[in-house]
Amino acid sequence: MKKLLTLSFIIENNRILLAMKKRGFGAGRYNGYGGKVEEGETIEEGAKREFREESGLEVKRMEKVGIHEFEFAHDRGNILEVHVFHVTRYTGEAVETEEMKPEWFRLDAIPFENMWPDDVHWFPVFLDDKRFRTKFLFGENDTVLEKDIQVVEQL
Ligand code: 6OG
Repeated sequence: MKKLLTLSFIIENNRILLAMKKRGFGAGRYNGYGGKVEEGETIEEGAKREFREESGLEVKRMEKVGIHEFEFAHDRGNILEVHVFHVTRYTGEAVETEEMKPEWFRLDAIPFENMWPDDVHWFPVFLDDKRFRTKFLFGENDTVLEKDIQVVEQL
């Protein structure tokens, strides 16, 4: 079974917008904005909706840069398919919401120790402006048991 999710990032002036997730899956970690794609919406629509709901920003232009497949050893067969977007145009300013507290980080000071353990592995490819497909298998305490990161021409 596959679950479709989105994950979107703004990068500008050598900074990236991350947000501390205050509740739910991944609480206590910095991440981009995103969530589950709902029935009846496209992946892009879902990505924009989540961005709006969680940050208050309105996405005007975004580009898909990668697709992850995340699987957990205690739940084999249930794949989280996470579509990653780079937001290149938006309006508004990020505000704190019930779910997320926004914070800008310099690209040379990304807080990987407070992020999902996969991020440190694929961010270099992402920040290098490459397209990617990855698969990660997580074990206890979300440690990375297996990883496969492919740079691709097209998604
Ligand atoms: P909700 O379930 O709260 O959306 N997400 C992950 N992000 C990273 N970097 N690593 C993971 O490793 C992730 N698993 C899920 C997708 C969850 C949000 O968290 C992302 C969504 O943006 C397992 O609606």
